Amino acid sequence: MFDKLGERLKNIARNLSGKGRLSASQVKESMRDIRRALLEADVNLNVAQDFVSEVENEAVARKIYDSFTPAETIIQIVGEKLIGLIGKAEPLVLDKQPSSILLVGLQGSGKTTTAIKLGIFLKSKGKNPFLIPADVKRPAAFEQLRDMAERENLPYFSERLDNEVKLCKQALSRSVLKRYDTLIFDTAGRLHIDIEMLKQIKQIKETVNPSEILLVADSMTGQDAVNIAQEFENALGITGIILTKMDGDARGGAALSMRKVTGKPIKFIGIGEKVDALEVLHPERLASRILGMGDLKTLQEKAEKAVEKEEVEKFQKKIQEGKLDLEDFLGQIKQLKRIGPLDALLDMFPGGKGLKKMMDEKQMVRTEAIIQSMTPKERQNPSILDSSRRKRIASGSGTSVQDINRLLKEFKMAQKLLKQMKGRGGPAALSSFFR
Ligand SMILES: Nc1nc2c(ncn2[C@@H]2O[C@H](COP(=O)(O)OP(=O)(O)OP(=O)(O)O)[C@@H](O)[C@H]2O)c(=O)[nH]1
Ligand SMILES: [Mg+2]
Repeated sequence: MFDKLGERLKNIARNLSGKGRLSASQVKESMRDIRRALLEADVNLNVAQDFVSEVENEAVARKIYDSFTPAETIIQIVGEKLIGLIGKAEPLVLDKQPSSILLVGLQGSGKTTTAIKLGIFLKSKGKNPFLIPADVKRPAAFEQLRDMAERENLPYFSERLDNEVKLCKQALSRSVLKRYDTLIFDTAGRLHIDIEMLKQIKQIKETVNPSEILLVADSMTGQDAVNIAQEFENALGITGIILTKMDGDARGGAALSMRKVTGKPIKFIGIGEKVDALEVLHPERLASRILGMGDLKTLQEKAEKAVEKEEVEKFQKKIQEGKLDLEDFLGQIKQLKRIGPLDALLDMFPGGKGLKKMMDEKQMVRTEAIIQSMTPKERQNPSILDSSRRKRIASGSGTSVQDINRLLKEFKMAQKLLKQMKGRGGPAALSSFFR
């Protein structure tokens, strides 16, 4: 997904780069190109228009005409606006005892699959979910949910009733008895939105008083997706969206328009047919996927928020003076670990994989042991670590000389990486991806 859009946006940046200062008409032209790229990706017309004018305003506000790196600035703004468009990741609201989640959506959008995926997700978070097949009309609906739930060892409501309201009521009382804390209702889908379907779901809504009504929307739907979402929103008042089939080769416009048009957050994305293919939405990750690069700027902003300001300054000074030593390094890895969902963050910058490995819990313990076995002098100046010192440290820390060599190599790489992040800043660093 997003391959084409990403390609187009990169081309726009490539055309601009190396141009030095931009004329008003060059900026206008690139805005037109961005707009066209979005429309071709099936982004909703109004959304695309607003997007471009926001980018343009921001470009002017940031004095793009005087800038020496206008292409980088524009792409940076596009990246930020994309993140804004996708919207913040908002967690599930589970505020009742038990809490109910209603999954609604058109036929084949992925409700049943998502019900199972959600069940697995919630279980992994320590919840005790209960699946309810609330589609009593389609003959095979019950069997599909049952088979998948049994395979995944998830409890489900197995009684067969021909009235969904009755069924939901009984499922509710069963859940109290069995102490299930999160109920997932898989409702019936139709090819098109029709009054009968909405009436049914409304009745279920009144019966179970759900904490969440999540629209399960197929991201392959194209331009029509936002209209469908709007109709569900108007009729039911949805609380969030799950976009399925994000692994497909659709153009991705639905994913980019949904939040803006409905005002409702995208909470999860489905990225495959397998039951573990559900991800919490990461707006930054998605945006960098579209632009096809590691977004150093976001990384930096996030990092700076999490780490105490004073420490950041101290650290920056050391980097600038080229005085980063192993002691700081250990502290820094520990702080990086605190920042948040590191996987997503580290994927955002080139060379992040190496650091990710180092932040593995076991690896950290080893790293700490090695560094603690060094003398202060060695920590400040690792270049004095000859083979006899390395041997001593290895036996002192219960590791091997290879472990120490690896640590020093990774330390060097991290030093380089951190220097790049600081020295070249966001825009300049981004520019290297377009050459
Ligand atoms: N590639 C991919 N396929 C998916 C994803 N989610 C669901 N599917 C597939 O989409 C098809 C329809 O999924 P279902 O879960 O049966 O859809 P539904 O909304 O319950 O359909 P009805 O009950 O008929 O309304 C199945 O073949 C799923 O395997 C996804 O994230 N990626
Ligand atoms: Mg189904």
